[in-house]
Amino acid sequence: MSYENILAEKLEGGVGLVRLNRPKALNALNADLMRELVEALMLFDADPEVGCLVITGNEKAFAAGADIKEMETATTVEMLYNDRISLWDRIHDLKKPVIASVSGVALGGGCELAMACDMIIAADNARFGQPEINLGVIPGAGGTQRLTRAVGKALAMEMVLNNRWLTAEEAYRFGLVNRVYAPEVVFDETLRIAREIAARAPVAIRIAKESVNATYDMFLGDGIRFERRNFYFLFSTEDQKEGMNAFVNKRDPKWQGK
Ligand code: DAK
Repeated sequence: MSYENILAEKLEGGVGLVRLNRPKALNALNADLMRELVEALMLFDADPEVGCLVITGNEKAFAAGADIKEMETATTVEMLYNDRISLWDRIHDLKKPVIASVSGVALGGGCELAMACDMIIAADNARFGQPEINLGVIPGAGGTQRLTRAVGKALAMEMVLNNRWLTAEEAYRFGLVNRVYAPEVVFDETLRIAREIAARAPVAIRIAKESVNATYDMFLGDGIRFERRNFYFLFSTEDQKEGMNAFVNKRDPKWQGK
């Protein structure tokens, strides 16, 4: 499949890679890019050879946000009726783990895209911000919600109200990103982690992602019950029998995804 705004590639070790590819516009997320991104991610999500998805940009920009030039003259009704929101929802609904490998700026919708992923691996030159207030708007793809849950109210308010950007190190300290690496190695380190995850028991990985994400939607008691049912459910899989038998017999497990 060839695209105009992204590069998509299936890599060894079960990784589906999408590289945002509008470098002249700092990977600003226009409607075509978003459509292509979602299409590529959904194809990888449905591909049995792929176990983990990676989204990245280039050294200068993960993404500088939604395309301001495209939105400048939009009306409320146009924003309401175009399919941008459903596209973002499809990213949230992916079943396989998604890792954002972030170098350079992740601003506005770019920061929200990274936060919609399950893990963020950052280069030490990465910068995270929600500058929408400078445009007379607010974050529109989860920025007020996911950011606040990740870094807490005090910092989220400063970022959303006063355009404070976080360095990679700060983002790590406040729990927004998983790891920070030098720019030369960040992509390889992301792939290493993605391949490790892709090699794990597929059904359990899928259920684990769903269970952790349920924290966003459920009260604690409901979440605990949801987790417990999922835990019992995994005892109906061959992978559970294999994993526990492999441990007992001191050998490596062979996952079937069944
Ligand atoms: N949109 C369009 N073009 C952009 C852009 C953007 N967000 N960011 C950068 N560019 C373009 C610039 O216009 C410039 O293009 P030319 O002038 O060369 O044609 C080129 O990229 C290089 O940018 P600069 O010349 O500005 O580069 P600098 O290194 O000087 O500055 C910068 C880099 C990242 C500080 C600066 O470009 C900047 O401030 N960019 C805007 C950042 C921003 O405000 N981002 C938030 C956008 S609003 C929604 C979902 C999501 C969203 C909304 C709704 N729904 C589901 C409904 C999200 C909204 C947003 O993200």
